[in-house]
Amino acid sequence: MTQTASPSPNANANANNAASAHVDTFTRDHLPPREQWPELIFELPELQFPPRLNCATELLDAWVARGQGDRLCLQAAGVRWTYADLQARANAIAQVLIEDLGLLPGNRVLLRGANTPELAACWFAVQKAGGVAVATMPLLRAKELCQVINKAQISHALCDARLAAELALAEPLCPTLRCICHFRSDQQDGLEVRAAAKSGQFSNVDTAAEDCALIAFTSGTTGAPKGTMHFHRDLLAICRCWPPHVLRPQPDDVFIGSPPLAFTFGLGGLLLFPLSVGASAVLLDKASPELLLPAIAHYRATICITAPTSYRAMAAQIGVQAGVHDLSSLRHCVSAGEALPAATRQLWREATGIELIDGIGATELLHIFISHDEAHAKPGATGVPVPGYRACVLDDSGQVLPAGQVGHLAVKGPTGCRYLADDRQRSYVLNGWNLTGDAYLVDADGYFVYQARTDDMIISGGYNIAGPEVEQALLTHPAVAECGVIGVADEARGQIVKAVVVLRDGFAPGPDMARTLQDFVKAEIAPYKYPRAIEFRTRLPRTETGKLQRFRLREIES
Ligand code: 3UK
Repeated sequence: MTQTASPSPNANANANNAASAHVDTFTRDHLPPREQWPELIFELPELQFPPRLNCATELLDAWVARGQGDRLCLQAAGVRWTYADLQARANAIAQVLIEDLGLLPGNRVLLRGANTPELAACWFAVQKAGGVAVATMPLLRAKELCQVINKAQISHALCDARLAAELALAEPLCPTLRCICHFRSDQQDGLEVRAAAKSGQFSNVDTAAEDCALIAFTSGTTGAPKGTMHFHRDLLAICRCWPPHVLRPQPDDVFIGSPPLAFTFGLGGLLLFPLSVGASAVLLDKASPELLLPAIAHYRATICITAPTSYRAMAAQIGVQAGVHDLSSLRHCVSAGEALPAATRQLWREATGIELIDGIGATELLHIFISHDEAHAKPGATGVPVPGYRACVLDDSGQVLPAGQVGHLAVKGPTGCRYLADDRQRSYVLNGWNLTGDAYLVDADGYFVYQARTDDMIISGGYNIAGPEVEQALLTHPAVAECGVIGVADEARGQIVKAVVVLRDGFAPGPDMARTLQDFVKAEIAPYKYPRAIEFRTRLPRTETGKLQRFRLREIES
C-alpha cells in the first residue's frame, strides 16, 4: 500500500511551492519572528535548494533509487544493514506511525535510545512521515524528559524498551503525550511486530524545505533546556559544508564514534554525513574509550568521531597496551564538543600517527562551522570558517575586533539559531550574527583561537584569565590525567584561579604535588595565571556529551 500523506489544507504545491506539509502547525507557530532570526547565507552553488524537499529522500532513498541499495549502510553488534534494509525498515515504521499510531505531519515524536541501527531507522521514519524528531539523551531522567516533552508538546514516543522506565515515570506528567511505542522489543504492540505487518512501501510526505524536521535540545548548563528548531533544508546544508570541504569522506569510509544521535554532533557525524556520501557507520550503544578502541579495530573503521577527553583516554590506553588493537584502518579522527588541548593533539599523534581534525559546532547551528583539515592543523587553534560559513570576533558593542583581541565569537551561514518559544533568542542573535557564548581571538594567520566560554572567563586581580588555557598547561604535565579550572571568590583579588585535578595512576595527591603543578604552570604560561588553589579528585563532572561541567565545579565550591 502506498501512503499519500499530504493532507495539509494548504499543500497545493502548484499554488504555493513553499507551503508547509504540516497539518499540525505547532513548530511554525512557535518559531521566533523572522526579524529575530540570524541572517542566513547560501552563497555556495551547492547550497541552492528547491522549495520542497524531504531530507530522507535525499539522504536515504536516493541511494536505492540510483541502484545502490546493496551498499553497506549501518553496522552494530550482530547487525549489518544495507541502504535498502534501512529504507525498508524506516518505511515500515513510517507506516506504523501513520496507520497505527495516528501521526499527523508536524506532530513531534520523541526518540529515546542509545545509538543503534533501530534508533536510526526510527529517525528516518519520522522524517519520512513528516514528523518532527525530538531525540533525547539516553541518560535523561523523568523530570528532564517532562521538560522536553511539555516544551515541544510531543504526541508520540518511540522508545528503546531498555529505557522504558524513566519515560513511564514521566508519562503521567505529560498531557500531550498520547502514545508510546517501544522498539527493540518482541511485545505484540512493540514496534518490530507492528512493522513486520507493513508492506515497507512508503511515499515520503512532501515537506517544504523550511518545514521543521527536528528540535534539538541544548545540553545547556543553566536554566530550562532550550529547543533549537532545524528544517529539512538545514540537515542537507550541513552535509554540503564541513564534510566535503574539510573531512572529505569517501563512499567506502566506515564512520565510528561516541556522540549520541540525540546530540547534533553525533546525528551529523554518525548518520547524516556517512549517508550523504554513500558510506557506512558503526553505531555503538556504549562507546567509552575502553570500548571504542577495540570497536575501531573490529569494524576496521576509517573515520573516528569523538570528544577531546576520549582521545586523551584512548591515547593513554594505547600507550600502556601498544599493539593490542589494530588501528591501521583509521584515516581521519575528528574532535569536537569542547576545546582540543594542544597536548591531547600531540598525544594522539604520537599514539597513532594521525593529526586530529578539530571543529567547533553548536546545537544552535546544527554542526561544525570552524575547523581545519590535517594539512592545516595548528595546535591550540580551532581553525578557520568552514566554506559556507562566515565568522568574526565582536566587542561588547557588536564591532568587529582586529586580530589578536579577545571578544565574542560571531557566526553566520546556511544554518542558525531558532529557539522554540524562548526569549533567549534575543541574546543569541545580534545584528544577524549567531553569538555562541565563546570568547575567541583571530590570530595573525586568520586562525580562530578558543579562549573560554564567555561565562567561564576568570577575572583575578584585574587580569582576564581563560580557564582552559590553564587547563591546557596542566595537561602537559605527565602526572595530570584530567583537570578543570574555575574562578572562585576571593576577597583580595575578586577571584582566584582554582584547578581541580585528576592524577594519573601512580601519582600521589598532596601539598607536594600541588606545589609541583603550580611551579610547572608558572613556567609554562604567564605566572599570574597559575592556580592558587588546587584540589585533587578521582573524577570530574561531565555531561553525557563529554563536556566538563565547570558550573558544577563552581557549585561545589560555593
Ligand atoms: C563548545 C567547542 C572549543 C563551544 C557540537 C560539534 O558541541 C556542540 O554543540 P553544543 O551545543 O555546544 C556548543 C559549545 O561547545 N565547543 C564545541 N566544540 C568546540 N569549544 N573547541 C571546539 N572544537 O563552547 C560551543 O559554543 O553542545 C559540536 C557539532 C555539533 C555540535 N552540536
